[in-house]
Amino acid sequence: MISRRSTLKAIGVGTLATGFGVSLGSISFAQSQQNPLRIPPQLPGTLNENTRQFELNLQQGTSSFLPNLVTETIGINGNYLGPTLRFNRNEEVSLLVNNQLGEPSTLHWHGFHLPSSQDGGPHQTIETGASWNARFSVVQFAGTFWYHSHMFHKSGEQVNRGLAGMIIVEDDAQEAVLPNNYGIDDIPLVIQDRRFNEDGSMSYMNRYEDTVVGMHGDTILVNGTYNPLLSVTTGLVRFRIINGSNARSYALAFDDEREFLQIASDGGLLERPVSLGTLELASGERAEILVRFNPSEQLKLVSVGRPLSFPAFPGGMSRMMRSLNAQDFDILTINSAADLSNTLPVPEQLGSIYRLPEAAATNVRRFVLSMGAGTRSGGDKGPGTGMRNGLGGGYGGGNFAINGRQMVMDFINGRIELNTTEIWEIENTSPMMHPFHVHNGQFQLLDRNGRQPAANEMGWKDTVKVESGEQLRIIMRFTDFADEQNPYMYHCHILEHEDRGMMGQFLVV
Ligand SMILES: [Cu+2]
Repeated sequence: MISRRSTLKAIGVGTLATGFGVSLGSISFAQSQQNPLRIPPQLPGTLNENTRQFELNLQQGTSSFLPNLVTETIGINGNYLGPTLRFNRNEEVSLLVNNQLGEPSTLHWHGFHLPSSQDGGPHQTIETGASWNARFSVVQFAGTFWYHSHMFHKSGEQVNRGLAGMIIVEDDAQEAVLPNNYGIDDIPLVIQDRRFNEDGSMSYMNRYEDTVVGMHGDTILVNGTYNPLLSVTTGLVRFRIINGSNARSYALAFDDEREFLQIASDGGLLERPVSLGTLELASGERAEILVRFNPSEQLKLVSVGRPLSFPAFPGGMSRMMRSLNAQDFDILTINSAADLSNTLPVPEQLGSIYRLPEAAATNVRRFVLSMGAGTRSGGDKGPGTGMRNGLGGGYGGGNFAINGRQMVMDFINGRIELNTTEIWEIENTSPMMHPFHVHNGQFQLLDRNGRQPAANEMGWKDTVKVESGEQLRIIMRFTDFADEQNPYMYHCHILEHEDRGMMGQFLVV
């Protein structure tokens, strides 16, 4: 729970006295003490006949992120975040989720192609003290996925407090040639930014800016580790990276500017490794990278600040957007051992990706992402706006919308015929980037502003950055799971935007 006293204190100092990007109201901690990177435990489940069974408890706890301070958190089978679940391709999984949080929640399997009733979206609410059993077949390609709260109006807060974890889907044939020794040369990285009060409690959504651009913290946690240090012992290391932040996007790079290879995007392996110096990852997106190390090195994975210079929006908003990604962050310090083992060769070809042909599409839909200037009260005006800060006043700008509409639980925005292929045109008319996420599986990006996407965006995706002013087209097949009752979601993966209505729902029929 957020301490009310510190929250009020933070508001008093933070929003009135300072401009955006100044972090009064939270506190700067000495960077000196490094902590071993926490590796989330793996949960392989129990194989019972052909079904792999998992039991997940959503629970309250406390965590020690910062020196000498204790933070109230929530987690899955633990105090903060959850275990890394391991699924095999083509097996059945059964996930029993017990809600011991003391408040309603959901658990969404992000990136999975599964029946909408098993998706863990806003309609699969698990009431306080209740359990929910999700069952589905793992028909994904191997890759890095995740699970997190999708409770309507509460996703941001619950994920911020810790309700998220990684899922690894394995496929023996694909894995044989890549580093896959979990925690040794196959390293999970769940990157999150958080803001803390002086008493160690988490601060959430107590600045005006948060209600506009989403919750941006000033302190990085990786797998729940503050100021993390990783020691590597192999010459080639695979990192599975989830941007598990509520809103912040990163431009990941190494401080010595070394190049690395991206091998997978959201939905699995790329066709070939793509050499990069910087990897942009928006909230909800994943990437797997391979990095080469020499003996006895010390380097840092960082996020490089990218101040924007576009002019076209009214004063305050423009200033806010310009400074949004301006800050540099240290993400992870890495030391390599004096003797490095197992330097695997990197395969030139990782697989082949069937490109969905545009000609197969039988329908085109258009989605316009918009947000208001943020000065109007969301308050009680009409459907979909209903979230309030609770600390005085409605959320400003209760008008995060897709095609001018905000998410309403009992309104279905579209019906899609089973076994059809559709092209979705997505346009962002707002002054900031939104990561657009579609449930029910993986799509392909056709183009950005009419141009072919970068090589590392040519693989399977479920979340895609849509920059301000941009138009892009994605193509997706809707197979297997017709359901007249239960919709799938599409939404902005800035969780505060999603919670405030930048979401819609479709049926596959
Ligand atoms: Cu958004």
